[in-house]
Amino acid sequence: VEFFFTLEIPSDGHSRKRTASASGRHLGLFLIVASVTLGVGSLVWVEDPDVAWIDGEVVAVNGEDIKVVVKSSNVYPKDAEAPPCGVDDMTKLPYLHEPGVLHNLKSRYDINEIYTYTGNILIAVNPFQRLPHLYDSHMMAQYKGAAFGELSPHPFAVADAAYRLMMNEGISQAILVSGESGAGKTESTKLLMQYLAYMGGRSASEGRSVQQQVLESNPVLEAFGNAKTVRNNNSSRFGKFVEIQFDDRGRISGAAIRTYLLERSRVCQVSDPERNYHCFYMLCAAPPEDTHKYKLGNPRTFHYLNQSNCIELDGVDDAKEYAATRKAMDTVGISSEEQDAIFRVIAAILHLGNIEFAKAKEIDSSMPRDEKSWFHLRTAAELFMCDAKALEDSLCKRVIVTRDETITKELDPEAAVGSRDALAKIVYSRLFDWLVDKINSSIGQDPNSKCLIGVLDIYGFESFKTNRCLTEAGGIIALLDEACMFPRSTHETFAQKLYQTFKNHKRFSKPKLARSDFTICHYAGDVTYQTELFLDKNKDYVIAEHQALLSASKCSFVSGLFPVSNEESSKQSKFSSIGSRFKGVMEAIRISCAGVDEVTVCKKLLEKVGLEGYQIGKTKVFLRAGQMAELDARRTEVLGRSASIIQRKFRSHM
Ligand code: AOV
Ligand code: MG
Repeated sequence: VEFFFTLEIPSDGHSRKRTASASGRHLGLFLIVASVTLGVGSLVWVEDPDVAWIDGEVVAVNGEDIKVVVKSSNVYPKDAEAPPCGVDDMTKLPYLHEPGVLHNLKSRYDINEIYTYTGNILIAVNPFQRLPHLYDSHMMAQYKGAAFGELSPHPFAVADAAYRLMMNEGISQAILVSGESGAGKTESTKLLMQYLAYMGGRSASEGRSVQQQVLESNPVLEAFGNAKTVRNNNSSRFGKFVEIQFDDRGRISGAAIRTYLLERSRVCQVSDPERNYHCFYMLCAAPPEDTHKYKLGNPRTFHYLNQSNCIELDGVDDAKEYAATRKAMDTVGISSEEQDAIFRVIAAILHLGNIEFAKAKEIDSSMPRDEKSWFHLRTAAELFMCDAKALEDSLCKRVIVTRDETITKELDPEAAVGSRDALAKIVYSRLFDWLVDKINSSIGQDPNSKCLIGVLDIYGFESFKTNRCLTEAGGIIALLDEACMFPRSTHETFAQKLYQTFKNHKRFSKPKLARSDFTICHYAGDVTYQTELFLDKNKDYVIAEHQALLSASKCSFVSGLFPVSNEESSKQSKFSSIGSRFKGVMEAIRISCAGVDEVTVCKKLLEKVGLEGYQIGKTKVFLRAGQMAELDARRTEVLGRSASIIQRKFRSHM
């Protein structure tokens, strides 16, 4: 197959055009084709704002003007010989450009082939329907030990390759699962874990609790950390890194789960058509003996749930989910007393949210508004097993300690609502952290394990009109932390500081008419952020009154969530920003998708590897036969080495 590329190669500071010809099937295609010479009769893909890419054929060429069936500015050559069912590895495509890739994925999707390779990367297209035959034990047996690429693309093949590399070469492995919200990351992560449990599981007689506990940790974490969003009925609202440890014989010997950045604001703020965390609805649908105990009823009567009209989910029975969650909690080693305390705290949070405030006698002070609010306050106190008056004070008052005296400041009704919501958020996030710690301690760590496989499941990219919490560049996080430390900072002063600091940064810009917004050119596209809630969302400290209230709870579970630390250490740990904790996660992602100057990177890479006789064009690298395989082999070698360095670093930071 002969085809032609027009390449622009800079020389002596001037551009000149050169036309190169090559046999397409032998090219190592690194970058996307940008400009192409087309003739009458060429088949093309034409960009269309509605359906992305339309099939076209060139009918006339007049200089730079190409006449095709549909007129458009972006035209790409179409592979005339593409098989109707697509190819299982994108590197087999003669043209590696967006319409070609999308068309290939669609051709495969149409015949229920949802997985496709691009080299050793697996691309999954969400089927939105159960395909049980694809993941049964028969399938797992097939992938066991099969060479990568020999069978149809599948997450089991990825997990098997990781497992075998770990066993054969003694190198720990990491699998990164990335994609948009609702794309299927968490489901894919579970399939990877299912396969690793299958490979590393013990026989029934040896006891199978470790792998079962690893798998059952998913429903527990999902009940408390997942919620329905616009994009996904079961959206993970936290990031998760699961590390599965193996012994010398390749058996699972322990596991560690680390979670990042649970979205706390959802506990008290839900917008239509989303939901709060699943556990709240499950508990409202629990058997009557439980709902009576916790004084719960219709979820529509609770402020933290009824801000959205969405209460039930199609195809989900919250009562059944409640029973399943309880069962999974049993498996991961959470005792029935602990389970009772956990759901008591969840119920207390719902009652807390129903306390409304009115102005009290003194100026700028507040008190529960009516008998209904008093009822919910008393019930919340009962469930937290703390003093009702102390709860009221912690919501409506602040104690300010100066050098000479202690002053009690009253909060107005609006500030009391803020205080109430802050209490709900901190309790919920402490509860979530407790669950993660508990799961980790009951599964147990293997101190002697030399090899592990890590799986990172992030929460997906969402692009909305308002983006209030994604903190990207390290520099922005540092400035945000700084702003949060200064009491007088406002979002405007923070925005000014950003404009000043990043005015010459190529990925940073200020929208023309905005006073406190900024735009970042991310790898996945431009996103404009509103700084209004940045400062509030980033602050993550416990209000002293809340700490005092709950550490005095008569319930050891509740007081255990708020351990009293000695004064010195509490001063130091008082400010720990959310943004700074996100940097763990960001580095891993940056490594995988750094959008840098491709030409320079390609040149450096090829020089370093020592290849000869290649040509670098404007948008492509032309390699000689066999050089692609050489590069692939080097990549595998280098990635293996860096994975073990990352693992070592991870361990030394723990
Ligand atoms: P996500 O993890 O990528 O979103 P999920 O893994 O939760 O997305 O997938 C969303 C939904 O798509 C699931 O609840 C399933 O209904 C369906 N789904 C995904 N993969 C499959 C599959 N292989 N087979 C059948 N159904 C599937 V987020 O967590 O929102 O970023 O924060
Ligand atoms: Mg997810």
